[in-house]
Amino acid sequence: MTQATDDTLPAPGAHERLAMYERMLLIRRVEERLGADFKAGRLIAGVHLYSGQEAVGVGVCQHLGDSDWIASNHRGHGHFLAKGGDVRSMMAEIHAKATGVCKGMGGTMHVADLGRGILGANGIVGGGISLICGAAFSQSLQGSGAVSVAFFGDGASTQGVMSEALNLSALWKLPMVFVCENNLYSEFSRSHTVVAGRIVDRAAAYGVPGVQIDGNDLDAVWEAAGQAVRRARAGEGPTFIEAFTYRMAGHVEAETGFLQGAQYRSSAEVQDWAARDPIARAGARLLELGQATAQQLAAVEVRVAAQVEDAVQFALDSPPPPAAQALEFMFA
Ligand SMILES: Cc1ncc(C[n+]2csc(CCOP(=O)(O)OP(=O)(O)O)c2C)c(N)n1
Ligand SMILES: [Mg+2]
Repeated sequence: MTQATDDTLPAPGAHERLAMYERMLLIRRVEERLGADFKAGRLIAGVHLYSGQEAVGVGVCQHLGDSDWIASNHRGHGHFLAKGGDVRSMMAEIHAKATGVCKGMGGTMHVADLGRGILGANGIVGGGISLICGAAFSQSLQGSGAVSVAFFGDGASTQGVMSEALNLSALWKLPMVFVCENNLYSEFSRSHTVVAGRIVDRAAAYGVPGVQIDGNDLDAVWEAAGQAVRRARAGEGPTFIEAFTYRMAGHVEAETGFLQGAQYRSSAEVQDWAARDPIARAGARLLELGQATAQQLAAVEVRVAAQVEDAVQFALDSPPPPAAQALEFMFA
């Protein structure tokens, strides 16, 4: 992690920027593969893909280590990989295999790895916010210096739990960062039909500094997250980041089945956001800064493709969990 002494963070160097590019591309290619495998009937459940939002997860998690915590939402594969989760065991989990990161008992919406500070994906909209507030409280009591980050959507921001977490984290100056990924939709509803006012303004009511950023701009995310993590580590309390982004896939891969052709967003809008693709932008920036060559970017593409293929093969070759395990690992 880059250290800074003044108010502005030094821009990421070539090595760090290329690593973030590779992580973003890994997320994209994993999600594309999962989307294709779902459509081909090779997955047991619908998946909520993170494609298009990669700069947020990666730009934030680049400032975190294994001892820091993240909590995610239903769109959690990207956060899991951004935080350094293992692609093989995530893939095996999504395929419900015994080698999965949760022994194949959780699946797509519960990919978690406590050893890497990943509290997990979460099917309860807003649920991750309360978990991470608890993690931040516990780390604060222990004086560990760890930072806890909640990733959630614009839809989740309307849940009461976000206000409760803002209140407590501000009151107790918890080392926490709120990252709202505003992708303009909550399922099939446009955000402005369910969210009143500006989401970031909710933070101000609790005296929590908030910032709106272009979530498809890796540099903007990197800078905002770096400042927020630094504040949290310095004991200055929580920060709220509202990152505007867009999911390039559907809400859930199963939606083509139940929407039956109904459109809830225009193809012009989708194309407009495709032109602002965060990975293409990060690649162009690497070239523009002379921090990578086109050959290096092509080599990343090859490496990532091999990693995805290896992960899928690992998942397919793995056995399912034994039936006798069905009632184990329950919290009772
Ligand atoms: C408490 C709760 N309410 C409703 C749902 C159904 N649901 C699943 S995802 C979703 C939309 C969430 O939107 P947002 O937070 O913006 O995340 P996005 O899907 O856009 O990434 C809803 C309403 C749920 N899973 N949990
Ligand atoms: Mg949303």
